[in-house]
Amino acid sequence: MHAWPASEVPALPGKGRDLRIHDTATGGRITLDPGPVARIYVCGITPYDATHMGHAATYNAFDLVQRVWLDTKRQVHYVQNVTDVDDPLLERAVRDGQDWTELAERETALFREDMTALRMLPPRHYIGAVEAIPGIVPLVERLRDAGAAYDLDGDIYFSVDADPHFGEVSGLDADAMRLLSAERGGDPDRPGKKNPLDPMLWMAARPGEPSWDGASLGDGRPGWHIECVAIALDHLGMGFDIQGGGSDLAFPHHEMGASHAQALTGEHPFAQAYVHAGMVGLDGEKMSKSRGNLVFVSALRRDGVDPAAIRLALLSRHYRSDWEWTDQVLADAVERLARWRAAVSRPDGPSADALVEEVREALADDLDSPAALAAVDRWAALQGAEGGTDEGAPGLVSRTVDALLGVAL
Ligand code: 5CA
Ligand code: ZN
Repeated sequence: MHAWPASEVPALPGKGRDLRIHDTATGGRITLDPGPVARIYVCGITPYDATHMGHAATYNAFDLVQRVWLDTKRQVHYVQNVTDVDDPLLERAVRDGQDWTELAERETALFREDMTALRMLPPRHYIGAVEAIPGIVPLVERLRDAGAAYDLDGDIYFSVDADPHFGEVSGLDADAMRLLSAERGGDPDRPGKKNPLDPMLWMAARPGEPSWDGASLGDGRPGWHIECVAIALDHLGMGFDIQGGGSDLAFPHHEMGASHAQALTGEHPFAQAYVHAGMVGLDGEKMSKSRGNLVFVSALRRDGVDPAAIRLALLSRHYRSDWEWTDQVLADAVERLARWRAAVSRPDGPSADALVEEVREALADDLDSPAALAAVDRWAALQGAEGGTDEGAPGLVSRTVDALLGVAL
């Protein structure tokens, strides 16, 4: 699939800082050491509805990761998937009497537009589940041949007991895993499974549902976790730097993905860090397509909201916290954007050399975007109160905000 166009990232004077980030697996902050090419995989959308503020907040967090790395003069290999065949997508298509491929294409196109408007840097590889199927089939065959997968009435399941590291990503106990598995696409109560937590790798063709030639697996379609593993291994390989997504993906999705990959390769770990963004809610509940309590990026854009203000609203909350979207969050961002634009619209101002370092330090410190915004607020307040004589300063502030926060002033 094609991704979306990249906005240019201005180069800043001096050198960026190495990223220290919270890793779900160790439960603490780690300093990543990516080498000249940093590798990140971020789980993409299931395209059956438009991009809501929760999605946007999660992609904003990983866009900041890219920007911190680019500022250290590294290259970034960023891979994202599109789950363009899965139960929720097929169910929505049936409910609305539309073709599932058209639904997926339309919502993916809208997602690209939203990401472009928000100035999220595109992935280098943007891969759909359907196009990944030829790579998925041999992985499932290998797992089965190695005894890490088994057949149950034509469906193929992964045996979580095949990976000695199973459980280390989320750190949950068996009861919690079982509950979450039932809630998030698993089938712990299906009779005949070796372990109730075992997830499906390949689902045998069901009447009325799309299916593909699975060679020795028979006709069917891939399970959810193996999709991301196949794409990540193909484009990044084992041991890449960050596996990212919202906190609802820590278990089962990222736990299972890590185990699939570790059982396939015999290597550990799948990713150096598992990074999870908090959940954005509305009216006291997690914003989700299935609940329908959504604020869409595209609807705000249609209402004439400046995408830069939407982006500032996302940046005003720390990526790891759970928070509520309200009209006030957006109103504050609109006001901040106007203040910043006024501050950089003068030819000179107070020196911004320290500001560049403050924003760098804030973001390198577990993507502390609220601290970065506070630093820019302080410079803008000084500009408003006293001004300054540094001719390059407003331009440097603009470039800093653009390069590190993705906001065009
Ligand atoms: N296609 C899979 C990942 S392979 C998927 O989870 N798709 S999704 O459309 O449901 O979600 C896309 C991304 O947005 C995921 O990283 C998910 O964790 C994140 N996300 C979903 N809802 C929210 C929310 N309310 N707040 C923050 N992030 C969210
Ligand atoms: Zn995924």
